[in-house]
Amino acid sequence: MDLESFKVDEIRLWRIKLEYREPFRTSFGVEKCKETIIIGLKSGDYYGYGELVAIREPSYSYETLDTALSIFKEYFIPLVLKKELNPYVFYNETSWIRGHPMAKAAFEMALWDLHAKYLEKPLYEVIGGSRKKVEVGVSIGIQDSVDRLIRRIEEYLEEGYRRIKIKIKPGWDFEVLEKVRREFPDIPLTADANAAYTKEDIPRLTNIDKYNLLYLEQPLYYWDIYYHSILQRKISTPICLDESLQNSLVTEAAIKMGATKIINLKPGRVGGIIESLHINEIGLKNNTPMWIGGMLETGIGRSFNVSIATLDNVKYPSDISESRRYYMKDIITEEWIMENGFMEPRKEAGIGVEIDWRYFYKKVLKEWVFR
Ligand code: OSB
Ligand code: MG
Repeated sequence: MDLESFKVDEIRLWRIKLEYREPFRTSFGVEKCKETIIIGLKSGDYYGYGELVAIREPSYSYETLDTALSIFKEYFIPLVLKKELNPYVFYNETSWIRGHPMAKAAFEMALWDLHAKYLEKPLYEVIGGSRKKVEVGVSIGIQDSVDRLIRRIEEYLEEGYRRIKIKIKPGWDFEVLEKVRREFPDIPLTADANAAYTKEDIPRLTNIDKYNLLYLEQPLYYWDIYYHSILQRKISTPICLDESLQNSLVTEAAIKMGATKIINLKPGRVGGIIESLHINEIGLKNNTPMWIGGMLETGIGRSFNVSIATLDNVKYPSDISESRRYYMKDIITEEWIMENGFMEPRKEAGIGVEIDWRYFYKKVLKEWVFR
């Protein structure tokens, strides 16, 4: 890989808050607004951007907006500001910091954007992506009624999404799947429990094979790789881990233990693009395909997901929906749209999207400038 170093001469952090078009409900809670931190790095005439996937509460992960902010201020800004570096230098120099993969990913990804802009190449090309367009599906939160869920599914299929994922939890699972399958016998369907079950549920969870799912996403607790491997031996539906896979080492271990047959890769969850590239290789070597998961990102974070979804081990539709599925208006000038259930990475350098600054600044809660 062509890796020159560059000097970052200014760093900005923006804490922003955007309303979702509608609340998103999972087994671990409801999200009504996207509150996140956008990172802006300036190097000469080039600007790179990154987005944090951590949320306010330590629910999906232990990381939060404030833990990330603290890591940024105390460690990453002194490391990056005025220094000659590139994404690999950042990766190596932060390897001693345990955990905080979401904080690392946000900064590392901004450095990748800057790096690709220096090379004047689209990011997906720089990271070795082999696809010109990526197949996408939609993740539908828990609804007030099954009828509402069925209407939702209908709408999204109409729009062209190529896979439907529904959220499940105890009390909103088999009956719902039964009705959804009755309505839509053949659609590519998956279910995501966000770790809502325990090993005591394993006998019940074997019923999952009735519904012909592409895979069952993260049924058990995020540390519980062992019991996922036990469950996998009892069901034919492949398990696809999400929360459990916090980096490439854990991903390899989970595969070797038979705890996951498919990988949900969220670059923001595993520490960034370098870890994502390792996971791509591990998946290829172990015959374990993947797809790219989402964290309801704005147009900035979404751009990275689209670029990474061009990697060759991506074999299933990714959770990358159009901007308008989440937001009344996205913070980028040209929103993410799909055609026929496919999205195309931008041809411009880096992530290839521009921030709509006028709108963006209306959503800024706080700005920090370091120079
Ligand atoms: O488990 O994949 C998940 C959103 C927030 C937190 C966790 C998850 C999700 C989604 C939405 O399922 C994916 C998306 O469309 O961005
Ligand atoms: Mg998930």
